[in-house]
Amino acid sequence: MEFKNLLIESSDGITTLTINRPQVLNALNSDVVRELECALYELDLDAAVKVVVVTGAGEKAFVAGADIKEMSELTSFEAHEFARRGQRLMLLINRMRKPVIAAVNGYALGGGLELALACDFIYASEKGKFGFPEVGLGVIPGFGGTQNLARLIGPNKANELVFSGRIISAAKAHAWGMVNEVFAQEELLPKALETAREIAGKGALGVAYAKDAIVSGLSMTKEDGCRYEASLFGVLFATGDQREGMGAFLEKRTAEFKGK
Ligand code: DAK
Repeated sequence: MEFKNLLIESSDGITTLTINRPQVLNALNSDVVRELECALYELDLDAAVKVVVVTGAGEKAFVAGADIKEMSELTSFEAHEFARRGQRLMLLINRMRKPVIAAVNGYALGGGLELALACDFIYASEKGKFGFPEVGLGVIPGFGGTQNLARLIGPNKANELVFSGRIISAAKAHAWGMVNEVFAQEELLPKALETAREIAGKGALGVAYAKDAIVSGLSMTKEDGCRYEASLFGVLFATGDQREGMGAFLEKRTAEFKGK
């Protein structure tokens, strides 16, 4: 499929997906949301892809939110469709077998922050800026942002950020536990790719099941989550990756995982 708003580059099992509308700070309109959904769906099915890194084109923004111009003209029906599509995209990222890393290179506001929060973790550059300006527009975050943020950093900090609409620095987002690490702008992508390569070298099934255990476990009691974890652990013993991983350790060689 041809994408008008995305740049997709793949090498050695890592795909970098760049949202490419720098003239409007990579704002998410319905075309971008639809393209992201199609691209990520395809990447999840592609056995050659082990990890996805999502970033924004240009020096200024990851994604400065949903496209306010397009949103302001939506009918109620279209707004509902837009919301459903956006929520489906965030759930898809959550449910993908492949890890998705957000590399936040500038503004991550509103729907842009929701996109970053839906990813498995966030790396930021020193230029990263984070916020939910929605209350200033008379709405609230609608792509799962309130839920993901409160679960990630706790309700008190989430309340302050969402109620004030304030924009915070990458350093503060890091201190609050929203961002795993902060790098110089030029180091952000190389560092994200370095981590992606490290993950890609591991057993893809192990990584996929670990993601499933963590994501699914968050909506379970701890006891149910542990039971689910045990069942995934057991299933992995029916795979070649488990035999290869443990065999390689015992034979003192590097494992060559096949993802099956
Ligand atoms: N949408 C459309 N265009 C945008 C944009 C956006 N979110 N953000 C920036 N742009 C455009 C600007 O209009 C400008 O275009 P021109 O005027 O050059 O044509 C260009 O990008 C450059 O922006 P600025 O000139 O404003 O650049 P500055 O450096 O001066 O300011 C800024 C950067 C990020 C502080 C400023 O651009 C800004 O405040 N942008 C808006 C940020 C924002 O409010 N974002 C949140 C949008 S609300 C829902 C689900 C989700 C959502 C809502 C509902 N449902 C389920 C129903 C999500 C809502 C949002 O994301």
